[in-house]
Amino acid sequence: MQLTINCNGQVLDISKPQVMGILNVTPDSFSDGGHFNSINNALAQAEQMIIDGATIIDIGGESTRPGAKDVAEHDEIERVIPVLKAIKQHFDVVVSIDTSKAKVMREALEHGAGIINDVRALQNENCLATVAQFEVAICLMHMQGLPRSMQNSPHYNNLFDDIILFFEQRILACQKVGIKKEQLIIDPGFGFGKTLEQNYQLLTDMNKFMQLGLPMLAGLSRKSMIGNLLNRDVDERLAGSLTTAILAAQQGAKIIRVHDVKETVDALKVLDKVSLSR
Ligand code: 9MG
Repeated sequence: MQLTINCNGQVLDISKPQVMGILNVTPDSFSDGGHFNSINNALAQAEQMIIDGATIIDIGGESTRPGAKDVAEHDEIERVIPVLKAIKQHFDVVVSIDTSKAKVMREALEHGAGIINDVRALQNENCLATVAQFEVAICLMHMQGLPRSMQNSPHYNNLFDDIILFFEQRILACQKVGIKKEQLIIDPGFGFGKTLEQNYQLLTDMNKFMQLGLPMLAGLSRKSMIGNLLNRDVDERLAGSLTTAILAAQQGAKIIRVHDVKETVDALKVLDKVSLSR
């Protein structure tokens, strides 16, 4: 299994699970209410996440929540690139850009982004050709449908087989344009076109995706699958989020995408201690 990932010139150690801190720069971000939209606020939040132990900062300029509105390319670039530039100027951290737009990807890669985190797995126009020009890490996430409608009536013939087939097809599409398998990360896409039961089946047996031989990313933090199970509002989901982070890491996830960096880093340290003592 791969121990490092090349992130556009930076090397990310994945010998142990890494924490990716979420930095939303959208006015309608569900967890920060848009308070971090100014560059200084975004920088301060990134700094705190780095102090708390995040080794990756994931900047997103378009919400992917169910029902979220589309954002124009120009607006997304205006939101994301100044924050990316400021973070790269101040901190030695891998920056991931959560986008599905080729132009945003190109701008971000030219300004030092190390990971492209695409919930549409590079299926939009020109995305494959754009990222193929860089030695960047790419997170291919599985989603059934689109954010506007994905939770309407998700259906799978076989949940795991369907998602594995999707990854195999996306890996092949990447390889066809010259993207190497070692650049890829896979993510089952918790909450993206899955029922509550399907989300928990994925979490129970996430290790099945290890057969693809790629590092896995898990994004579970504060998601509805936690809120709906526990009947908790978004700001009351820490215990549930930490539990899911540990379950994912135990099954081989190498990147855990979270809002609550400090608490997740602590939880992963305890897990690491127990694993090392075995
Ligand atoms: C942007 N975004 C929101 N949820 C996500 C998840 O679960 N995984 C990834 N890779 N990105 C996500």
